[in-house]
Amino acid sequence: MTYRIFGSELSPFSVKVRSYFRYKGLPHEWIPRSAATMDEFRKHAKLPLIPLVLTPEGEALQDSTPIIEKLEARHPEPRLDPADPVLAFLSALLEEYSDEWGNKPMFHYRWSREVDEISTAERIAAENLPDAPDEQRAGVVQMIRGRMPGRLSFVGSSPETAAAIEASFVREIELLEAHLAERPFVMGARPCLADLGLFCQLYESSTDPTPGAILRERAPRVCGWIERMLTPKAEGDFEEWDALAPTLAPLLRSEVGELFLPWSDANAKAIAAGEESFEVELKGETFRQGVQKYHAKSLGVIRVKRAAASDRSRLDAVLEETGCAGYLA
Ligand SMILES: N[C@@H](CCC(=O)N[C@@H](CS)C(=O)NCC(=O)O)C(=O)O
Repeated sequence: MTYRIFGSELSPFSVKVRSYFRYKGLPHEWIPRSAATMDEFRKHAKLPLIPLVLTPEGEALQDSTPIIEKLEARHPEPRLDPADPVLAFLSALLEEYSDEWGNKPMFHYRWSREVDEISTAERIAAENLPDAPDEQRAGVVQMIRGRMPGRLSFVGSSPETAAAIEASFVREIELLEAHLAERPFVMGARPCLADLGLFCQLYESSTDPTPGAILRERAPRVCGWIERMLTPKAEGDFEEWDALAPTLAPLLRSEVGELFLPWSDANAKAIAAGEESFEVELKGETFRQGVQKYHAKSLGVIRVKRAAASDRSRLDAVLEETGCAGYLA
């Protein structure tokens, strides 16, 4: 009764799902994407995206958030998210922020500077062709380097937006550094969906030369938490919102309420209006990029989760206080 995960060490969403399996103690086989496993991957995958999970019954699952939700329903113990509906929603919101915005600095740093581009392309080539002769691997490195920087615009990275994206990375890790000074995981002494979503992008950055150096210099506790999240284990209980708020509310306000949600809302409005690109004021500066279709869908999903949450008055007070409420209506 073993699950199979087709993924890559270089893919944040794959590593996120792998850590979930490890935390839950679910039997699984990790299958690194490579030339040797490509045919089997293609046979099952509906979309050319990793991770792909095959259940013991042979069902193919894609998209990390629905994968985790489906597995939570099948294997409810130990429960991933806090029982408190306010914390459970905030956990989902932080995951959404990191999946959709946190991925920008990860991808931007990876393919913007030569040093990171070479390092990443070498590692992808090594994973893909573990036994290939140097010459063949060098050809693959060149192919990857020729292709990936051209995809920076897909996540909104451009010379014009680079400074805003890099500043958001530094703020995120410094806010997390302060928060993790008091606890091993984002919501207390056990990991939740927010940890999985936040850590996986930062794990990838920690392995890349430029953002890895920034993390080690500015956020040593975040580095320790990234290590813990590779094989997460519960060490105790979740905390209450009042205990988390002094350092978690600033992260929600600064990076979700003032940055991610206004961006995601503007993106969704541009798609609804049939536009190809949009601009939005973020922290006093104009941010311009092409629309990102997937994000409008996941914004819709998180709005539905908010509408369905119990204990709305307590949740709404937190969302108001952190500047998130208006974007989630
Ligand atoms: N929303 C999806 C995103 C998956 C995704 O973007 N996967 C990337 C790697 S992290 C991918 O497969 N890109 C195409 C490729 O690498 O060939 C999820 O959460 O699983």
